Amino acid sequence: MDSPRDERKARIAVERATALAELATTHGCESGAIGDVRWVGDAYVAASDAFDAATTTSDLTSPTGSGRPPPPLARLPTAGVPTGVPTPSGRPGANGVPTYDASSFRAPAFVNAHLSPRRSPCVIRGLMRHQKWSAAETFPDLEWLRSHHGDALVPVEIGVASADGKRAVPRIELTRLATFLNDHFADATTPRDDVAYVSQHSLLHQRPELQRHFAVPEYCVGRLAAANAWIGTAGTITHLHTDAADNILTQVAGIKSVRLYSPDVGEAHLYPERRGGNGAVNAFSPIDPDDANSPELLSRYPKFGEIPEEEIMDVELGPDDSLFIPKGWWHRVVARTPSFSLNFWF
Ligand SMILES: O=C(O)CCC(=O)C(=O)O
Repeated sequence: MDSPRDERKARIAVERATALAELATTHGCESGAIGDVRWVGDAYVAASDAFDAATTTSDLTSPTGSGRPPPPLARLPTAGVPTGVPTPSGRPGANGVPTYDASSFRAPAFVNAHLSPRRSPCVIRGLMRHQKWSAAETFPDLEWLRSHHGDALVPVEIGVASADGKRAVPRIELTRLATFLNDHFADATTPRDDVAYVSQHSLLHQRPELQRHFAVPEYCVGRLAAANAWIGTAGTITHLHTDAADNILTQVAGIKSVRLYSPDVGEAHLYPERRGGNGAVNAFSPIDPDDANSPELLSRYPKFGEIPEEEIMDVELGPDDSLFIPKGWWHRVVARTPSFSLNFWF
């Protein structure tokens, strides 16, 4: 950047881009807009133009964004539970979720047992292996991701919102995928305090080349409303909510804990709030199940403490596990390790 005028222009462009990213992220979160899907594309094209205008040549050509050599990146965990991974807190669920192996559990059996006439969740193990997704190799390889798609513009949520919506995600940064990876995944052995999440992002539409690394699961029975990427550090939390579409959530790498409640339990015990722009179809709960033993939480939300144990479902999703989350079912998702998930709304 040559002159103070250029600098000012660049600053304004970045501010505009960040505002657009926030807008896009807010809209992107409105997953219930199925049938009236608002892709984030336009906002991103505008944001990307503004961002490019504000970035120096070296930012654009160097995956570190600074001309420095890129740091080595850790590979995301694709097997077992790495040591030191904290176990979930709060009251454990008592109700197991039926679990199947993808090689012997085909779409008709899935439909008959879990989709129609009544919806219920299930875990399907080995989908990526069974469908021979190359994503199983490429997506956890963050150096591959950086070298092929490092210049993609992504919104990064820094920090965690509160369940009651009173504290929004502290910061949303619009940045290059390479910068996000360099800043948060450079050294897996050094624990970092900051939680960072590229959450529910339309990366697969932004970068259609990525689509050849996976297939839409057969359990979506030929329908697809949206597919998203979720790339984050350990500690990301997606608070209790419902979506208006059926969902296959596939864990490509890393481990996530998912708490599930049925729509009936949600209605009776989770104090549903229809906040946000798409309140007609999405519901959120102000409750963080990790606070289940907090007297303050229980005095404010007494019915939460009255959920029968057998109505609480907990699932640990590891690499190559997929979870069917039926529409209207409540779910809360916590990443126990750095993680890469895809989800398919259908
Ligand atoms: O993985 C997450 O953090 C949230 C996933 C989710 O809420 C979804 O797929 O609907």
